[in-house]
Amino acid sequence: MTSRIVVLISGSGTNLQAIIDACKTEGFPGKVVGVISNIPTAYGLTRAEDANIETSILSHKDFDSREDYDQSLITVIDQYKPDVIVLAGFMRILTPAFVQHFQGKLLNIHPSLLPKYQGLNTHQRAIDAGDNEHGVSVHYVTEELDGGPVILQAKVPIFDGDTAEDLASRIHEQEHRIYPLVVKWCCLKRVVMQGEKALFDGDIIPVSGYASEE
Ligand code: NHR
Ligand code: GAR
Repeated sequence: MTSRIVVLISGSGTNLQAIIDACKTEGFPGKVVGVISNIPTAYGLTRAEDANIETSILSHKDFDSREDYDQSLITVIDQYKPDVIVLAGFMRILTPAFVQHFQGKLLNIHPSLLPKYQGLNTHQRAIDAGDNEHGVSVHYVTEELDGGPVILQAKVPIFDGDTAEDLASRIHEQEHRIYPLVVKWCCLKRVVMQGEKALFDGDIIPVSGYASEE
């Protein structure tokens, strides 16, 4: 059975593109059935249209409260009957009611080696801290911002003189490798969330993600 994937974006959508491309490969166990953006001008919407995927724009500016916005988002997403919901550069914090409604189906990619640098502006914070490595984490979304169980991480080096832009592009390359892989595992139900843990083939995934050395 092919899993139904809905992708939420706010921006350029290069991760969306990586997932769309992966879905085109022979035997991939999922397909993107809808793309939703809170930003009307997000370039990712054009990527979706080019791939003949249905798009919706739901601007948070048209709502008085986060609760109202998320209720509408739930209604739009439910119409797609998704198995997996992918946040790919989606920049709005989601309410507990939203997260509970889709518990265990929501994935996010966050540009840091979680639990380090939750929140925004992660590349500059890693540089300012004098770190010599940085990275990216795919995790389940829970009520705790960037606090849900990690599934997979990729590391990149930080070199002397790196700017936040240098790091962002180094990280993007890794994002485009690991996100489609995790989406595939979730479509196949090889990765599932049980309680507050992520499991891979029935085994608990360590804090730093699958195949970590912990
Ligand atoms: N929602 C929940 N409940 N849990 C998570 O783990 C979430 C989430 C929503 C988004 C992505 C996240 C990231 O990877 C994400 C994870 C936006 C903000 C933020 O502060 C923080 C973290 C993330 C995404 N957003 C501002 C807000 O007021 C708006 C910022 C803007 O519009 O530029 O929502 O980093
Ligand atoms: C990605 O680098 C992702 O890790 C980051 O936004 C970028 C989206 O790129 N996510 C966040 O910062 C979430 N707060 P894309 O639109 O090209 O996929």
